[in-house]
Amino acid sequence: MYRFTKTLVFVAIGLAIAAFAVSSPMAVRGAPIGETPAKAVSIPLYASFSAPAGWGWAATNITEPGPTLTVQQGDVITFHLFAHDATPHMLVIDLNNNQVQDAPDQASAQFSSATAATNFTFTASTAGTFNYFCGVHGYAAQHGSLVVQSTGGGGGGTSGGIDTTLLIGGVVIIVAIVAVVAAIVMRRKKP
Ligand SMILES: [Cu+2]
Repeated sequence: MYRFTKTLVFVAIGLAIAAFAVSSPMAVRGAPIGETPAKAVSIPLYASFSAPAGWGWAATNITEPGPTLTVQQGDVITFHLFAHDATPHMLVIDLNNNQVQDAPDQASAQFSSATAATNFTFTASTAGTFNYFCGVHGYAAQHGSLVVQSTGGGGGGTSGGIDTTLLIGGVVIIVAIVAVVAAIVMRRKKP
């Protein structure tokens, strides 16, 4: 009985070492150097059609074209939209870059408050440079650029790596449990 227990302990330690050896490189591979994980980004944006027309980070720096907004692919952007001239505007992300609002684009609701933010959430799933413009006053009057920098691994690359690590870890643990149970059963069968 003592020998049986000792064997079982060795088997368990061996499996634990094997599980660690397999899962550690996977965890490292899940987050390669230079890959930026997707994150939540807040961008305040002030619109105006009355002079000075355009867009700005703040009420005091509205320009036409507006500021270039740079994010990472996969970022979830929450725009906090204000109408500096207190008249209706709309933020359009021009995903097909044709300078008009149409089906591929994403757009906020109309907003007209200079003080209360209208929030609009946009997930930057595709890398590239896209126009943004006002859906009420048009591209010519109010536009700017949104730069979505590629993360190299494509959308969801990082979370895919984490998922793979969890999957491998889970499989290793299940295999280890099955192996220990099998060892117990096999030992008991012997006279
Ligand atoms: Cu406008």
